[in-house]
Amino acid sequence: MFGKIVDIPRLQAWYGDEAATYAYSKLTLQPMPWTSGLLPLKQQVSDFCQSNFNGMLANCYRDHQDSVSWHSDDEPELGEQPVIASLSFGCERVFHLKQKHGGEKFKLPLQSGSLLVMSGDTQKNWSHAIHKTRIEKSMRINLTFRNIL
Ligand SMILES: O=C(O)CCC(=O)C(=O)O
Ligand SMILES: [Mn+2]
Repeated sequence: MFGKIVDIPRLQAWYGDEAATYAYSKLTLQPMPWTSGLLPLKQQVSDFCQSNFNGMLANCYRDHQDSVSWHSDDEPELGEQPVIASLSFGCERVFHLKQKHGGEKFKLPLQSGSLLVMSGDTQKNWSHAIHKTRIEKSMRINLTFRNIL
């Protein structure tokens, strides 16, 4: 961050088209090129969502102590109503959603192979998080496809 190394409680990598520079949570991420394994996944997820994804943030939760804190994917370069498609592999973790203005909360267990699609005003009205757990968990990989405008 701003030339400094900052610890986050998970591993992260940004893949995408050359132009897809992403300023995420105070980090500026230059994309790594799509791999031959990722391209068919991007194609299938893009077809399913009828979206033209040009980037993908990969998260690796090494164990139950890794997490992502409450946030919305509402960076300006994602546009007003971003479609974000999230593929999960490995250990099941619970995806928490809470309304920004209002008391509603949801929990969604994300199983290996599941696809979660967020669209419309989801980022405007809701925050999401993956919490640390006391129960031991093995590794989970999450691929979130996004379109950088
Ligand atoms: O791991 C997940 O399911 C969520 C990841 C996430 O919210 C993000 O990368 O912005
Ligand atoms: Mn997110």
